[in-house]
Amino acid sequence: MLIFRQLIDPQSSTYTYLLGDTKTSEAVLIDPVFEQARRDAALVGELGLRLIGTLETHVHADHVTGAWLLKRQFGSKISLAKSSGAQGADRYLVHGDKVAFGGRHVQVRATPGHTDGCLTYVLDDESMAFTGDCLLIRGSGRTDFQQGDPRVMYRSVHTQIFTLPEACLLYPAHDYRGLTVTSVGEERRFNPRLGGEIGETDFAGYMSNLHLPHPKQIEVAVPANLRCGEPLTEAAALTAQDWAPLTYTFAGIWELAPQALEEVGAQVQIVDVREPDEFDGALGHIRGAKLVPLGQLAQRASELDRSRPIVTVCRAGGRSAQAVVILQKAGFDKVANLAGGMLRWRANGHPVEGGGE
Ligand SMILES: N[C@@H](CCC(=O)N[C@@H](CS)C(=O)NCC(=O)O)C(=O)O
Ligand SMILES: [Fe+2]
Repeated sequence: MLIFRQLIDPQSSTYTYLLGDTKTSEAVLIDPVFEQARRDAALVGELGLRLIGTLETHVHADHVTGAWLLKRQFGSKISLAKSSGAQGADRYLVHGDKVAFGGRHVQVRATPGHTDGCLTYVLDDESMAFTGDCLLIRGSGRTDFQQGDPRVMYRSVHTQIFTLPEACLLYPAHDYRGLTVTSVGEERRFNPRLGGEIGETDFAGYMSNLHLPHPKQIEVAVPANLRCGEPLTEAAALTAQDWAPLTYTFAGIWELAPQALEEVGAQVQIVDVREPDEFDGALGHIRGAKLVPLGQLAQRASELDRSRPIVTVCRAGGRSAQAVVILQKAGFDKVANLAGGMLRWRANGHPVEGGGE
């Protein structure tokens, strides 16, 4: 039997797909996200599966792949298109290849247009296909960066995706409106850019007038994904910390969510690195937080308790990320940043001392 799960990274609206074969327990992940690698690893384990591979639909521009992190943990083999130009993969795929997991497999179809190395993975029985950023639900990937080309994309969709059975379910790499799945029949009829009688020139005209801002992470994501997600930070920094449910960001910072901080409570020291007027200002501060402005942190690190983990806090989570780096340099190893700072803490309804409503 096939195990299938669709997972989302809310930050980048990226879908990750888990495919497993119950007979052999072998599984693959399509498009894992760096920050979600621990979540994905936990799910694979809980479902009794063994991760044997990760597959990229393309070199992403908006998030960093979790492929390298997962390989480090599970020894999973990294696969992506030969034409992607990426280094560090175990297998470089070309059109017509098959990638097996247990008794099942996906077939590789080259669907360039968003990037040169875009692949669509079609499940062995053609009941589902993973289209990456080629065909999106009632949309398409953009064609205005990397090696984007609308005419190439149009041909990819029409020759490689619309030729699949009408009932074949299509799972994209992203959706920005909350849609999760579509089908070949639906997109042939209702895709406003590529469906019906729309021709290649119509599509090219549509795509050259989108005028979208570039993805926020593009400068970090593309070079990192060309290394299959291997970070440039030291491996030691990646050693898991177990005192709270932390996330390791590609920027090299351990973070925890407001809810997690509330749960660990008094076992940790909260260090607020804002300025005194902010600490006593409108956003208030977290009960028990110690005020040490960022500029004084290195000199005053000796005031902190070395036996308890530290959580750093600021307004939005930027300065406190730098505080994590400063404290690590000062020899503190259990230290993490409060993700989103006081803004997210308050937005999520956690209690504050002082401050206005
Ligand atoms: N606002 C997003 C933009 C993401 C983006 O541009 N995504 C690409 C895929 S890598 C795309 O094709 N988007 C289609 C669209 O936005 O219509 C970000 O900053 O990450
Ligand atoms: Fe993309």
